[in-house]
Amino acid sequence: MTRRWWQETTIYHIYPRSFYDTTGDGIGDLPGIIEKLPYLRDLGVGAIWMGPVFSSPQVDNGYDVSDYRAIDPLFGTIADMDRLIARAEELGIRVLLDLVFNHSSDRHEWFVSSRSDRDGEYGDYYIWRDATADGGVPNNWRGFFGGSVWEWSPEREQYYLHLFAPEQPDLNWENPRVRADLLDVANFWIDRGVAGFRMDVINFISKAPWLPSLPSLPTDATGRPGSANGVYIDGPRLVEFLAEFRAGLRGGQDVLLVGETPGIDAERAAEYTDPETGPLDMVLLFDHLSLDHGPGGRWDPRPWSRENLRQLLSCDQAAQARSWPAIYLSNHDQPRIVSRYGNDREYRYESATALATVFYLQRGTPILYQGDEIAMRNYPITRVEEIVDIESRNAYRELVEQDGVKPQEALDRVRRIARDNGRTPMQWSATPGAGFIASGEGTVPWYPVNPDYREWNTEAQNAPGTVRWYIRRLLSLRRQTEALLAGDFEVLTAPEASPLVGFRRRGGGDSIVVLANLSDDSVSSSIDPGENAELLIGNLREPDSLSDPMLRPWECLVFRE
Ligand code: ISL
Repeated sequence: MTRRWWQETTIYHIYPRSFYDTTGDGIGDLPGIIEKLPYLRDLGVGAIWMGPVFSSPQVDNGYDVSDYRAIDPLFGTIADMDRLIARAEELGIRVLLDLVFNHSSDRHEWFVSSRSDRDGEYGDYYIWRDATADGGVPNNWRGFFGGSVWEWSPEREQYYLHLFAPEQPDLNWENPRVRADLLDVANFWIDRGVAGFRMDVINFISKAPWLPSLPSLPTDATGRPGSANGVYIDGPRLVEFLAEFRAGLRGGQDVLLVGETPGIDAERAAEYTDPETGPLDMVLLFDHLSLDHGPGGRWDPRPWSRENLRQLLSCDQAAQARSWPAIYLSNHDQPRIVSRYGNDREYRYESATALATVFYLQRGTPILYQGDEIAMRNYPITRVEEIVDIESRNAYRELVEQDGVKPQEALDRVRRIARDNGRTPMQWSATPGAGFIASGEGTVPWYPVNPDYREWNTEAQNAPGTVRWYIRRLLSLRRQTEALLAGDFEVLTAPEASPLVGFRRRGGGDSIVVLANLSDDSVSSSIDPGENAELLIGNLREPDSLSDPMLRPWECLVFRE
């Protein structure tokens, strides 16, 4: 089968608000992205996915869109977007936008009209229900940001459904006019030159029409009580809706569709992305980011096990052997990976590079989150006021007010997981403010810069032995090695307690082993590379000592057998 453009490249995920501010208002912008494109080219990136930059009241940092065709003035203008797409193309970088189509903002004109006129043109654009006979909410669903998913509209005298904040009402995909309007939006951007889309919580768009209450079961994979699968996660008409969407897209099969799909497993993912019948090209799974969840879900962290990671790699890769996985370590909804699964103190370089090696050399397209190439770490949150994200603020409030958790303990639990950790301004240089704001003496960034920026910034991380240097080599190795691009994948087994994680990639007549010690202790490996083995990359190893079986803390190596 011929390879698609996205199978050979690395996608870089930009969180625009925190990338680079050229206007001096403390918020990153499109001209800032344009200015940094050469930096991304140098890193070896072939596509960027930008978080939403459309008009928005910013209740959820742009994931509440009030006009899908307009750029929010915070980020620039549509002319800036056109320039960005053109400049990126000159540098061989494709542009992917983030479509937030499960819900809009409550300020979107469709919702304003829907709320005021139930019989009007937009009356059926959202999910409205009457109150129950005793005035209660229509069902027991709980929202991702806490509380009931139902909000009463005094104007329309009905409840509307919102899986996220009340300011993010869910669109009614059962209505063919909604689907046609959303498709038009996607085609509008394709006509302007974008190469594809990341589709926000796209597996939530189809709801079982009777909206049944959920049984109270133990927490499921998404951290919600009761399983919502088949109800609003992976609902009855999901594949049909997506197939219709795909068929109506201009640009055909060359348009990349990456679905964000919380709460589904790799088997289901493989169906959505089946090369012949699947409507999507790749999906973003979450199981690897749940390895440290306790029985209470995200806000109940526990240490993670390497054995679970080995099993997960093997299941996920096997299930998606016919389709194509998206490979990522973190995003704007997660704490920083080096703080979470690595060691951001003694072994920051080693653990950041080892994790990148174990993930980005799997079969699939790496999606690198901004800042991971310089091992950015969690923000040292010490006060409640430093939690600004809507999800974390609500979680903190629920822990204290409803669950009776002491404020200090609640802060402790939330700050480790808080989405704010992954959203601090990008650290470009050692100058005050980390060079995040191009000009604007005295301006403070929308979220404080991590105080470690003097050492950890893109300029300092640009010499042998630094994370950025290593990642650039790693991505280049992947691009140039057939077995790593398209070869088979086989996990290497290890004793249950072993911190070694490894796999073999075979293809193009080549056999390559990736091996990493994901721990703070030295450990001996039983894998003998053999006499003719060749070291391709390693974060600590010298080429002439390949046969040494000892792996130092967080050491990784990749060799050709
Ligand atoms: O943050 C999470 C932890 O895994 C998830 O619960 C997250 O809310 C979910 O993955 C959906 O995320 C996406 O849609 C949200 C938005 O807040 C996120 O930023 C976005 O990535 C609603 O649009």
